Amino acid sequence: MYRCWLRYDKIKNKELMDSYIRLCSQIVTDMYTPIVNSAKAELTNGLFSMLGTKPNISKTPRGSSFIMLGILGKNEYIDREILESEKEKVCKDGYIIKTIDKEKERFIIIASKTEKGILYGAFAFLRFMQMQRDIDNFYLIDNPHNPLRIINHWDNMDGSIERGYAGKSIFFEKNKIVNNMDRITDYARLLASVGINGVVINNVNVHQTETRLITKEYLKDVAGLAEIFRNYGVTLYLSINYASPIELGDLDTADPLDERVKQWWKDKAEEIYEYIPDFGGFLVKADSEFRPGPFTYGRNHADGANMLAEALEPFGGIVIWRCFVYNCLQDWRDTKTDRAKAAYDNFKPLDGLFHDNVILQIKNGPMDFQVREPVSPLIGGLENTNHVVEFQITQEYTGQQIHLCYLVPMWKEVLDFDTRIGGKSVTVKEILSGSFYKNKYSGMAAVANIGNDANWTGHQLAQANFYGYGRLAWNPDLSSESITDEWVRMTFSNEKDVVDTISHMLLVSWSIYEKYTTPLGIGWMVNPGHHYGPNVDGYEYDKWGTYHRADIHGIGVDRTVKSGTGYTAQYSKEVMEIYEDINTCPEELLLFFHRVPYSYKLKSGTTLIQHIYNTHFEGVEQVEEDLIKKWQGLKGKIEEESFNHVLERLNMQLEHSKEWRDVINTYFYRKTGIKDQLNRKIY
Ligand code: GCW
Repeated sequence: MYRCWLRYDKIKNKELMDSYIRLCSQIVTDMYTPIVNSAKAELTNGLFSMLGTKPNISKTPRGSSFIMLGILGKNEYIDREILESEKEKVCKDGYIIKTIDKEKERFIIIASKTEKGILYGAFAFLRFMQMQRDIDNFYLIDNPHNPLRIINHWDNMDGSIERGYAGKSIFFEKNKIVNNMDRITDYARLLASVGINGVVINNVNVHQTETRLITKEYLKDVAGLAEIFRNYGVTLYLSINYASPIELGDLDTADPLDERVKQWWKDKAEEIYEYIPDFGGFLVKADSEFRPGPFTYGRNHADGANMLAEALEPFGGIVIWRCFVYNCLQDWRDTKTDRAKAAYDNFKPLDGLFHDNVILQIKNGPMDFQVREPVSPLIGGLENTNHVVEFQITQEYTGQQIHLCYLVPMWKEVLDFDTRIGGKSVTVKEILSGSFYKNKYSGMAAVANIGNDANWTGHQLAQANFYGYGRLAWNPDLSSESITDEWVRMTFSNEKDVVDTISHMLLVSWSIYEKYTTPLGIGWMVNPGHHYGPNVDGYEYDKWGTYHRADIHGIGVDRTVKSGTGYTAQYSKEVMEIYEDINTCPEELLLFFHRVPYSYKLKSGTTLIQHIYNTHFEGVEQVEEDLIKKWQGLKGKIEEESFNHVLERLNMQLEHSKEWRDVINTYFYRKTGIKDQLNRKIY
């Protein structure tokens, strides 16, 4: 389980083995840089593990078959075989893999314009071998669609992880950076294998100790981590405390327009870059959930972000500024204030005012990582500001890695969403890739789901979310099915039965989770604080702006312009019209946008209340039928340790899904007095 999808199991098929051995007994390259060395090491280990023989490594070919690694335009061998037209198709950090079949020589070229591209090509090649693909006639050109492909960690230096469900931090322990770098090297390998190129190692909530990460006390050790990541093409970033000049310096202000504050950050940047010459920059959570920020000084987010950007600019660093800004002291009686509107209201007026090394980071939905939300209207709504999406791989509201909830299909829906900006078809993925607005910086970020558990992610199948995020960040056009197929083959086996079963389980799991928790886009019915398990009114009379407003007549939040909070106006005209009208609003988001009586008939003909009952019963049944029973069929076909581990989690899921079903159904039965038409047990 530790090796995740980099298992490199011994190839069992004799014919395949022969063909692989024929081509893979030698690695040829004249490059000895750290990143290329990582590629060589991965190929060596992977091939040894799959084929049982270690490839030789040499500068020039010795023999008639080999794998050649090199930079396009700088390697005679490669340049002879790769056409100009092919070279043109390889973008920065992309790669070409091509089998060359000549009379006297047969070899495989893995080439790129950059070293990183060679590393990605090596991982891709190993992936195809793990999937038992033919390499005798291999041909692939593949490029990253998103320039930034970042992972955020919410790790604290005491070793805890905010919203972490897979053990403790792999970076920090007892307020220090860990000594053992092996695990971190393996983590860097996993990141590079899916093309992740940036990592933020500490929590966006930067507490006292973490504030000091940017001081001499820690920078040497941070530089040690940066080096490991650098060897795998991953740039290191830090989350910073906006009030650092006060907490670390001797200033009594963090006012972004104060010259002393500006100078403090400039000096700080210089100091950081002395230790880490390729430091990525800062991730900032400011004026959000009680974190300090420019508001204290009557300044806005652009003032705050730009001040930091100026400090980093001479060194090529960037500021990633989060848009998770809302009133977290709302009075629940106030039905006019709508948290969903907050990010847009805060940032849209500042569009165009940010320096070009500032990037705004926007959660995929307007609320907070619920099981279903509409796409944030700020994505694409910002016409003149670099922005990236923030996904959450860690399953805060989606079952905390006890429940199986494969998020790739959800992210796909977000990426494929058509914003209709300017009345034309413009998908979120086109905006994020930077191709639509021609942004200087663009891409994707996501909050990690890994920790120091032996299997990294708590639930072994949650590794698929980590994998899937990386693959989508590389190429958002990949289908959920193909990503799933790759992951299952590499992680478990190429056996059809195993691939089909686990793929099915993963692909239905999000829908199942949604059914027995909070369908129709209502969200939030969780226990406050830790966010696990059902509590319908847990947040209803609280200050966080997260209300379902259920009464005896109906449920849902009217967010229309016509009669509600006016949130829909933040979308393009066409999208707004769709959401505004209850008849065209996608049903899975019905209660997000509309307040609906329980007797309301859905398109299926069932009433809202009956739909609530039905989905909750169905969800639990599906945990039994589509998850547990299917998994049980794999006994003997996968490793026993994995089999038992996942089964144990699924059984927990079953128990907890019943709790969800009964709490929710009972709540609505008691609220409405309307019976289930099928007379199932409601308490
Ligand atoms: O939803 C909230 C989480 C917090 C998190 C915050 C954020 C890191 O419950 O734990 O803080 O979002 O994204 O900043």
